[in-house]
Amino acid sequence: MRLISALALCCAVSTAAAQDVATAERYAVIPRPVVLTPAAGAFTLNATTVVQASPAFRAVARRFVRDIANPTGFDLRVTPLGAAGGIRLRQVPGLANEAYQLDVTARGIEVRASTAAGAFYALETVKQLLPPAIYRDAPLAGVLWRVPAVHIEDAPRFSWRGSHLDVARHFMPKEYVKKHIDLLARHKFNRFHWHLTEDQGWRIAIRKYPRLTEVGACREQTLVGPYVSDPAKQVFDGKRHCGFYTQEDVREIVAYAAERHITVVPEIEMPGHAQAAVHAYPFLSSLRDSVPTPGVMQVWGVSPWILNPSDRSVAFMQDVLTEVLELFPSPWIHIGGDEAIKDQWKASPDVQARITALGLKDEHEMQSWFIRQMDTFLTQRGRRLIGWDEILEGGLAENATVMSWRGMAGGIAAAKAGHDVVMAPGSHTYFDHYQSQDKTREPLAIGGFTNVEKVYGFEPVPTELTPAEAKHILGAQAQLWTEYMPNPKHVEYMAYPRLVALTEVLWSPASRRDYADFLQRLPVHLRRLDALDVNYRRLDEGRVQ
Ligand code: TNX
Repeated sequence: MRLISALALCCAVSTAAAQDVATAERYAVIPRPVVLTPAAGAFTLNATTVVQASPAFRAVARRFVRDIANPTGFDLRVTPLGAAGGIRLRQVPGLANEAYQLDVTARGIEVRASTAAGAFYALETVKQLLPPAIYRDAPLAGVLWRVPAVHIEDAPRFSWRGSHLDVARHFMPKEYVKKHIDLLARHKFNRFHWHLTEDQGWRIAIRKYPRLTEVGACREQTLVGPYVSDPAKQVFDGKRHCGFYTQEDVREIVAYAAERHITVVPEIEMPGHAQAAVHAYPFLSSLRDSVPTPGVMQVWGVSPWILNPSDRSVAFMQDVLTEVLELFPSPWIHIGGDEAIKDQWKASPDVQARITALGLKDEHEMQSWFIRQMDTFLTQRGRRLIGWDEILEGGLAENATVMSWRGMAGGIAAAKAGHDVVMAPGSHTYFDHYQSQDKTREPLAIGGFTNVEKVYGFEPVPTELTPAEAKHILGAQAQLWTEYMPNPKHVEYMAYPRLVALTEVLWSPASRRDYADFLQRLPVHLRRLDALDVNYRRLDEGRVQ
């Protein structure tokens, strides 16, 4: 008798568990929605399905139709709102920006949102409810395009959900930048931070200063293997590495991102990480004219070459920003500010005289003065300066937003001082770190260890903040520094599936975050990444990490 009831219990439990798994697979939506209530039945999409849309959602409807045309072979009609049935995108007042509601029944799919972004995210969710083959580029015969019945209410937790990409250490072709953006949108990210200038290469054409790309976009060769500081031990590949985006390319990419509800935040590094710029325009150097400029940097690590803080340099960088503002509608413009080694400023009589003349205390205040010139310039033009947390040193510019990379401390200080913050701590969001503790199993990386589980456990709002201060945490983003990522396939290997974990951190309510549940949905999601031809890192599946 006892045995029988124990058996019954065991099997009831495992049946329930099996059902949970089946439900998780059937509704494998990532990031996990705020409310998801499964229902019986399904809607099946076919060649005659009509997509009805409010005027404000027409463009979103057409994008969806184009997006699913190849895998399904359907060319769905988009019409104004009419009778029930098919797919209906209805604009309603009262829902938050980016929020949506979705009802799927056997009769049709009903989407409600107040913004086009909300409608767009609803349709991204619909694609995730369809078979993973919906993400293929080529048609697949014999698939039933079924969407399981469901009620969903959804809205993001954070307004800044981003990924950065360093295209300066290794240039990434325009087509890949687009693919990166497209994948971000499919994961409901809404910020692409484009790291465009570095010691190792300047990658955006500036009309007024053509030498920035004529000279600054090429390095003669690149260090091979891990960074070693001793020049005698450095080995080089002997190959020129070049690449930049024309202003036409930039416009194309910004428009491509906007169609996907992604803001492109450009980064122009100053006053450090500027060796390529100094080499292209030697008057930017902090050393006297008699000291030759260094060439475009060929190794990794931090360069000592730093812009001199003269009026001429300030005007030069503001000219650069003028063209950047024409190209990028982003409310935020990133001016870098990190890792600006002050040795050349300390050694330069001109810079020392400048510090004295401006009544500044030291080199940190000098940097802060420099950044303030950019803050005023951007603020006057209706934009907001954003910079790495070093911009806190020597006094934070009045309107600055801080990107906290050296842990969370910079972000906490900035939020307490009333500034907006984007969290980007090395510990959880540096996707140039190893994905395994056994480094022999992984391609060469910069160091560290950040696996999917660690990313999933990241909490962007530090407990040190009061609720009012916590409102300044706009969100967080991943960093893809490419010293050790020579090509797009390698970037994908480092980015995925860690970005999949990060989107759930940034979109879903903290109370809905559940790693075990995520792991049930993830395998289905990896099939989507297969269909999208993403070179993601395979899961460890029981092996030592
Ligand atoms: C620090 S994060 C940097 C980058 C490097 C990165 C490598 C930051 C603002 N600066 O220049 O690529 O570390 O992890």
